[in-house]
Amino acid sequence: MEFKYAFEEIERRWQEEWEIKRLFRTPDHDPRPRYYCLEMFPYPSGRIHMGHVRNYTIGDVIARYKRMQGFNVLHPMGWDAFGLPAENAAIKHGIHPANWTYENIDYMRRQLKRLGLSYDWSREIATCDPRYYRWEQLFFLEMFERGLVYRKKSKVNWCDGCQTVLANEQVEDGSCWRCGSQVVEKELEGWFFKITAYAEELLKDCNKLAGWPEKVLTMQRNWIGRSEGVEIRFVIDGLDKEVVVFTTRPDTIFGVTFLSISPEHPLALELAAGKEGHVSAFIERWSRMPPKERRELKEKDGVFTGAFALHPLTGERVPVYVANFVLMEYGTGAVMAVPAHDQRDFEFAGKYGLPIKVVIQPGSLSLKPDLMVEAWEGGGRLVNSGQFDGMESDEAKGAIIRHLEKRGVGRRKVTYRLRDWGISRQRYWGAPIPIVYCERCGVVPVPTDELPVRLPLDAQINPQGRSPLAEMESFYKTRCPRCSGEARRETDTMDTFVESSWYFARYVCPDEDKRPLDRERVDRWLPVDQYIGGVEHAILHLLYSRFFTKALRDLGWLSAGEPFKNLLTQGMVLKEGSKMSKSKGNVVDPDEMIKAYGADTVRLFVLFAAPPEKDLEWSDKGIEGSHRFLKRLWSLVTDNIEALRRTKGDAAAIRMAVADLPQLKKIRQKTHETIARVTEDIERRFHFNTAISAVMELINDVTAYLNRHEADGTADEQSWPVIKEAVEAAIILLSPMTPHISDELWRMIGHEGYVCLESWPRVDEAALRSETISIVVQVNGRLRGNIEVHRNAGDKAIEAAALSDPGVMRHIEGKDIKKVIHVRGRLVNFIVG
Ligand code: ANZ
Ligand code: ZN
Repeated sequence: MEFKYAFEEIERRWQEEWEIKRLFRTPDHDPRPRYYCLEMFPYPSGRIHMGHVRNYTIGDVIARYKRMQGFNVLHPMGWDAFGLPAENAAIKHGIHPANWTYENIDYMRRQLKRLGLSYDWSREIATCDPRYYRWEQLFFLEMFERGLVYRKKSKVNWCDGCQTVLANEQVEDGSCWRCGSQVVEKELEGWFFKITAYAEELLKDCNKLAGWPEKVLTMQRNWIGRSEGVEIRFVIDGLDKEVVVFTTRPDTIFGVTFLSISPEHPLALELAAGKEGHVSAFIERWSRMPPKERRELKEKDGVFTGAFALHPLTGERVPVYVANFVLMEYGTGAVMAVPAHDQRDFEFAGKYGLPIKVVIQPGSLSLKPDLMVEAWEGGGRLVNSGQFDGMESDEAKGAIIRHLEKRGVGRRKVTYRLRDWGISRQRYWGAPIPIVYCERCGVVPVPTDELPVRLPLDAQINPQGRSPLAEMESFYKTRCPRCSGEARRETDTMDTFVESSWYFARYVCPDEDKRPLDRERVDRWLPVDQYIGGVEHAILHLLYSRFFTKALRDLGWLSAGEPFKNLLTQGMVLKEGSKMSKSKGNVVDPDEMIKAYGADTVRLFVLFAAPPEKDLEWSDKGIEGSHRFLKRLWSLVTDNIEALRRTKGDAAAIRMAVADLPQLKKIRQKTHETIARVTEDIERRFHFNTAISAVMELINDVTAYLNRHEADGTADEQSWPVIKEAVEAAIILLSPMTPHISDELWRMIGHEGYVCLESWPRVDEAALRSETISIVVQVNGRLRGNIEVHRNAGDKAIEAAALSDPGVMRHIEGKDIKKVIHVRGRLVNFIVG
């Protein structure tokens, strides 16, 4: 009988059966240890792409593997469903964002199901559902109450393309992370999450995340950007004013020859005594520059204010400059300039002829201001620094800070680069911010029993991109919850990164309708054991989620301090060396591939082509090869189906077979080596590619054995228990990666259950050890033979076996053996004469 590998029919049938039998539902009460495996949920853009396929296949293999290892695995999926593309599509195609989004979700869910991913679909969530975002509004109000949410007018990053504000994390190289438009600066009022309140903890806890890639942790640490330093007050000569600077190098304080302040510094104009014209012209010019250009300024530029500051330790008068490289957003917006030891100050001093004073001498070198071509920014021994002369930089830092504090002109200060997270978006398709503005009462939170503030679905989408909410009376016109007077609702919506900052907790209790989270269940499941997603979120989403977890912990909603215990960042999917993308026209459509080869082949290919952290180059040849391998596995089973079915693979039969036939012993050894290798490759580093090649080797060995012995008629009943063990191992080991064909073959060879519910196979250590060893035989130091002996054979038996080797015999015949050199387990050398 011929069996064709009819993958389409097979895959559909198993997907249906898994679903009907609810195999991947996760019970809350279960004695098994828990394992929460999560992939970053997708934005429902319309169709899944190969990046999704890769991400979700990797997650699925881990989930299935852990299930077989005896864990109660939670593996949910949902939709990051708010966001701009829905609005843009609405403008372009005249379809409402809600319809567009839900249609996309339906389509993409079908696509994901065709991949055979083992999700518990009963936990599915879509963040645009009021049953989800109502709880986010509640969190907003609770955070507002605690001062973790506040409103301020500030300079924000504005994207004209998207017609909305962007958070700092969403600006990449001065451009919008989403549409690439150049970001401009705008003064706007908006809402902020006080992520800076957690700066220290977010930084410190990076050290606890041993299961995260080091490069992601480094990016987070740099983004938070902690600097330990000191704020120092400089009094302005003749004015009742002072400038406070922030420095991380108090050891250089005696080298200060001028001060630089930001063009945005509140004192910039006030200090300009008699030089207002120059200063204001400079500031004018600077403020008209787009922020991107400002960030990329190469030329240090500035203007003298006319004012002098008094050095707090020497009393010297130093000029105060406005300088284009001093940022108002960092530190105090003012810098004590030390041209000898700071490169920017060095260049600035060179340009404006300001003095350079060396106060740090590095090692043996002796710096001379006139001969310096650049600043010496390292440490060294202090000179020209009064009582601190001779100290090392590090020691001097502490001593000078203490000295400044004692004199009341300085105080220790830790500064962070991290800024608060601006979450107001001037767009429609997002969660409404639950706030009301009343002329009498001011900013009033919406009472929690009135949540959710629903996003009205009857809005007319504005073709210019402006939010229709601001023009929708039925939405914004309301009564003040406090005084019942007329009031106006907040018409901004929340950044969609807010939704993705806590969805992993909601999956644990998606049915909860009285409160956002059921603490008992959340504490049982969080933190996520394994999170998998693209490295492009190394800062954005991962930092926000870490912040939100800590904030929710402090609000009493959960206990975990971190959301994700282990993080796997998968590489990109490339075609001809560049990232697959619609704009480049180099996308390979997953659906087409599934149609042509089946989901198992697609899954196998993305796992086999590269280890998960590395980029994966798409290859038509590669996918053909994966398909061919599955067909070979298929034939191996179906060609021998009678023998495989009839064979009982009991341990006694296996033991007898391997005792009699050394070739079978080799097969069995290979089987268990493969189990060991696959387990280790998955367990240690998720290196599915090497795991798969191990199984391929096993299949090759078995096929070769059968071919050989079928030809000479020795593939008899006795060998089948061992062959069956090997074939079964291959099916089980492959099942997390190619689940459909595995379940199919498993049934075919006579099992009743599901291979995906089988226990992961155990290595039989005894099988790994070979019973025979091979020994080199020499005569007078020259290689004359190779013998196989039992590993426990005695010296005499080995030497006798060596002497009876035909090659050895020929060289010894008729001669006297003078000496035998025997290296145990390795070599026998007969010295003859
Ligand atoms: C004096 C000094 C001497 C400095 C020296 C450096 C070297 P990090 O480590 O990144 O925190 N700075 C302070 N505020 C600034 C601002 N708003 N815009 C631009 N630069 C600013 O950097 C801290 C150092 O950056 C501070 O230490 C200050 O220059 C400068 F040999 O003060 B330093
Ligand atoms: Zn944009």
